[in-house]
Amino acid sequence: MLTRADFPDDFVFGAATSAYQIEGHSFGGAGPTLWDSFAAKPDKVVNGETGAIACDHYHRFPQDLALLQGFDAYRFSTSWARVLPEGKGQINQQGLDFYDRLVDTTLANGLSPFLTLYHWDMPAALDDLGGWTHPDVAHWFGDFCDIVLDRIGDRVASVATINEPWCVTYLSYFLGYHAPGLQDISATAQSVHNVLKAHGEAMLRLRSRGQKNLGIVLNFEAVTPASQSEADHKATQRYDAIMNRLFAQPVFSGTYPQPVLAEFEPHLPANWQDDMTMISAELDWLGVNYYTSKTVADEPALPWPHLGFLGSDRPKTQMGWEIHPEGLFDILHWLEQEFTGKTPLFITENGMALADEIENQAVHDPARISFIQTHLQQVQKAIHFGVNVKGYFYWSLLDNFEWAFGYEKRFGLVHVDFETQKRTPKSSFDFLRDLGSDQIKSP
Ligand code: IFM
Repeated sequence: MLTRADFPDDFVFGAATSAYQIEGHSFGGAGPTLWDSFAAKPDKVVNGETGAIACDHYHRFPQDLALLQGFDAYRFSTSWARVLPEGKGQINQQGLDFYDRLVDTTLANGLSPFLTLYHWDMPAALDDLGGWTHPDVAHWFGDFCDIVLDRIGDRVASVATINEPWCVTYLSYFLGYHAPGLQDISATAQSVHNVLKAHGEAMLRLRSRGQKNLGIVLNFEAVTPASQSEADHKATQRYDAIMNRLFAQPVFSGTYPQPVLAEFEPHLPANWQDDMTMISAELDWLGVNYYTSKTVADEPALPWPHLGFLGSDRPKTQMGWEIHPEGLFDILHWLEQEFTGKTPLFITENGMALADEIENQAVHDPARISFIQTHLQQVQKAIHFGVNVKGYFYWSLLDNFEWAFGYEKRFGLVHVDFETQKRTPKSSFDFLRDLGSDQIKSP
């Protein structure tokens, strides 16, 4: 049984959310985002759902944050379109006022505010101009960062520039599952480079204003070849380059992984190499999001990257993602060896969706408790092996808008009834709060 004493004294336990997934984007003068445009197209989002109301956190944040007493930290994001409804130009003061109150309330509940500046909610007005493919987007993003930090930078404990650039780019511009839903290699290469430039520009601006504890949040998957064949090994290397190295390598080494560069280079902007120094500016920490693993096979008949994915016997979450806690150790160990050294790592997201239901006014979710426990054991093992892991944030505090899956997939520690907005903490919530606050618990 894990206890608080199994982790370093300064280890942080927290829960994470993002703006568009919980706030209720129709409130407070926010402008539309690219997810509003995407959901309006047929068959892009389950039931055409949006973040218009979501968890109504915009009005309910005091109660939501009070729930988190006993945790150490709260990870949240700021919505670009709430602060700048057109993406640039006119500021929505109500939006900044909201984040001001949010940070004060976070602190008042004894929680360190971990800010993520961008978690996928590009203003629709900028998406209409090309979004992450536009050559000026890094500059627009830098301006947004300055505006946010002018208001709340004095009180946040840490700042991440961008959440999961792989999803912002590859999932959205190449695979087309997320907004804006393109399947275009040229747009993908441009978006990858521009997201990295936006990160670099934000780092430059944040450093120059003396902002502390700067990082980025990347998502990783543990990958294994389907067989010993050379073809499957090479396919695994391609997938690893796309999934795990596409952002980690530029950010830590200032280069693109070769299997991706070979395809992307013709589409990158002229003189892209000149940006790599800014992109690889030193970080104070790296956020690691880990959910699942893949078994990879070569599929030469499919277009590049010629990949197939095999099923496994491992149990799966409501998302159909296989549960593989040992993969978290592998990722942490690999990151430390290859890129991060002693740079602090935070698990900024780890969690599972379940079809949770209320019974007798409670939600009993032993599978989620086991998920958290087995992943934390791997974190503890990584620390034991010398990896500098400093914290663990469960994804997510609340059931919320799960992007293209709408509201059906429930990741929360707290159940949300989307008709009544009633919150019901699940048994996993008690488990993690008690673990983090050093009380005796039984799963
Ligand atoms: O809900 C998302 C979150 O926005 C980013 N990381 C993965 C989560 C689960 O899919």
